[in-house]
Amino acid sequence: MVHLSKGDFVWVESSDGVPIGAEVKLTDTGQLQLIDDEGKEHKINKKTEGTIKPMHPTSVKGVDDMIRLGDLNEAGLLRNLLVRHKEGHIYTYTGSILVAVNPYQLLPIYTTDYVHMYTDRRLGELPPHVFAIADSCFFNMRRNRKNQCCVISGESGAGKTESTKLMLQFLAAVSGQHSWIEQQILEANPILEAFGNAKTIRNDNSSRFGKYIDINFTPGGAIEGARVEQYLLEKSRVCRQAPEERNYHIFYYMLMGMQAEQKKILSLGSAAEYNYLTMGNCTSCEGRDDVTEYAHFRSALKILMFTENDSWEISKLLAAILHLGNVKFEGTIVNNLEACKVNKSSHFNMVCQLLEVAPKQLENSLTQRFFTTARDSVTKSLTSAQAVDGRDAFVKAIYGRLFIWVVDKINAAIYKKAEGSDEVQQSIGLLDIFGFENFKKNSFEQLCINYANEQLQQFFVKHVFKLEQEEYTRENIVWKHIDYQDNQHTLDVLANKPMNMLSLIDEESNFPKGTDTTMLHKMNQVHGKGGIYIPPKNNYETEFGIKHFAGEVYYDSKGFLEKNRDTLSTDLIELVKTSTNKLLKQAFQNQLTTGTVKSINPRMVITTSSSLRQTSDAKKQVPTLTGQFRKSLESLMKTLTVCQPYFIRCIKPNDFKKPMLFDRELCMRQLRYSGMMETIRIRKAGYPVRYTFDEFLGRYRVLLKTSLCDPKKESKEKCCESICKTVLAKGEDWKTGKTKIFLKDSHDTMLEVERMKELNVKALIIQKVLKGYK
Ligand code: AD9
Ligand code: MG
Repeated sequence: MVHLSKGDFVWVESSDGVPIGAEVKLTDTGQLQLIDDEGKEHKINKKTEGTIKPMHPTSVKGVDDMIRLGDLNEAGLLRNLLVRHKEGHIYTYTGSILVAVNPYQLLPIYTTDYVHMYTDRRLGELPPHVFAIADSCFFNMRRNRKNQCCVISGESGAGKTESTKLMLQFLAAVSGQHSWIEQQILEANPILEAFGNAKTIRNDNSSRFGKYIDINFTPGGAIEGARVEQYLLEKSRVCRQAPEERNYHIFYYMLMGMQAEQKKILSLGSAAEYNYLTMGNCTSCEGRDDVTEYAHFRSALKILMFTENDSWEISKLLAAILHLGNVKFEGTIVNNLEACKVNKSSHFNMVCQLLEVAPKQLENSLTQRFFTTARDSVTKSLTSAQAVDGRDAFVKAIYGRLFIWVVDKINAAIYKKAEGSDEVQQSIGLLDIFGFENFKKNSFEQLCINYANEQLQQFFVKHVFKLEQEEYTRENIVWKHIDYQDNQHTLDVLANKPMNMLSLIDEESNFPKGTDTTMLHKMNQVHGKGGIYIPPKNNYETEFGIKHFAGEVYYDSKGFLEKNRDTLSTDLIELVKTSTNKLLKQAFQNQLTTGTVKSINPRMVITTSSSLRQTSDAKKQVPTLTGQFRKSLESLMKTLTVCQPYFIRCIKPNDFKKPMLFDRELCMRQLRYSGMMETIRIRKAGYPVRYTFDEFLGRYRVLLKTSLCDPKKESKEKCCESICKTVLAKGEDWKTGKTKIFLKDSHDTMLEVERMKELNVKALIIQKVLKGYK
């Protein structure tokens, strides 16, 4: 039984299973009462007395770095974030890992003053901040001569993209040039977001593609250039949106912001008039001003060297897409077979005009399929439903390729290869991908997104838990193993084992007779009993589940193969060839030359409908979407592996996009699946900073007191130890391994601060000596 008095803080039981903090108060009548963090009263009686636990002082006010928490349990961790969130402190460290809780409001902590404040300060010297992580990346890149990366993770709406922008803002500022290239890198974002972000129910500015921005620096630390890598844009959104969701921002920007005369030339009206913009029954987004955004987008285009003409050509393609969406087909019967024809309309005419193709040819390629069999060539009429599918596939291809063209063009402006110089460029990479998603209805896109998140989680697990503990064993550091949730098994089932899920999807996609149902059967057969894959309840259900690290997600298998095949009929490709629209041709051509092309080669004829799928060159397999995505993710993982990584864990505090609202259960779930509890344990017990004796001496020799340890007589190991003994306070926990010295994040900071002081003193002495000579 805890003795309670006014003003005490304690832990009490809560309905969600995780104890909640409570303060002891006095009622008007002088009785003791317990009011918890959410304002609820808890009774103090015989039944509850035993469950009340004292609170460690560190949990009362909260701490900057969670490894300093006295109550090292879920309740302590959760309350720490809650208390800080309430006070507007959205950032908290776990060693050098930053936890960022989305504030859902503009905080005055990103000004130039803050940039200056955080510049060239060691981690932990100032309150936690995303700028401190950026500064640390910058510092370590130069100190260790090693490329850095920052992996920013969290679920949809947690704040990854905003954090990435803030990191960029900081790096652009400290690189110190205030030059054109920095501005260009910053202004690439509004363009990328216009084309690749959209309002979803989770996030008003949801990234529907992944991106890795690699920023290159000169040896002097000035930004030299950057390169954007993009991953798997969600193309289906261009044709279809879920309720309350929008198409990509760019369409609304254009319709709201474009000058009337230009709109007239493109025959554009308002968003409500277009099928492609109204599926989600939502054409505006509260808090987003499409007119202003359009102006910003246009000025960004200029900064990134898009000409007026480029910009106009882009508008033409976007307008063509909107008009195509309004083209209707009418079913007919030809030779006793179902067929269809285009309902001629002003929309159809505009499409022809904007894509610069002949009306007859457009109509034919939309309503018929021409293909060759072993013996002869055949023209098959499409039903109106097939024609709609074909039209949508065309639109997705145009938009997808336009997006890649835009990214290439941005890279052409900002990517500067170090020419003629032997100096190795140093870089900092920022990874901002689409966050984990679990909607009411999930499809192929969510599977790809969640697979990418599994990969990133594994990268984190590997770096923070596996490699670190392996190194302790190798270096003979006495160590009590810390258990952690490893998602390797899920990844194996998804993508590594023989007959893994993604390869089964691919196999069925490449199999002419494969359907979503045959795919599902195979998955049931191979993975039905493995415990990761959850088969449908019965033969009629099309939904299967996967136990992801972040929770179970159910996917509707309908449409999987078609989305994965991601192909376009040769008829439409031939149509593009006849077009005189330069941008259209370039966008398609681009892919042809970069080798990521599918189905453009007429010998690899693939139609959008599985029943019509034909390949005349059976040996050549067309890369599928998952195939390409896996490849690019693997290459990303390789890049990340050779960098020194930083991690930012973004947390979404509530589902309502509201400030000052902290949903305990929602946050607890995110903290659990991201492995935060174990992360704190390992960071508290472990030594995340490690130097070989040589590296250590190379940097901190200035701190060696030769009176205590003579480097001429003593081993390197002894010299390192001597430095640690003098600089780090008694009782500090650092270790000497076989070849390395093992330190805590805070030790690294202390050593750097002392080193700077020492160097400054030396510089001052030299200055004085030099003055004396004058
Ligand atoms: V998704 O996986 O792309 O759907 P993100 O990228 O994790 O997601 P995003 O960065 O877009 O989320 O943040 C969502 C919204 O939260 C932003 O549009 C802002 O309104 C809000 N946000 C996030 N971080 C901050 C911040 N540091 N300050 C203020 C923020 N608002
Ligand atoms: Mg985002």
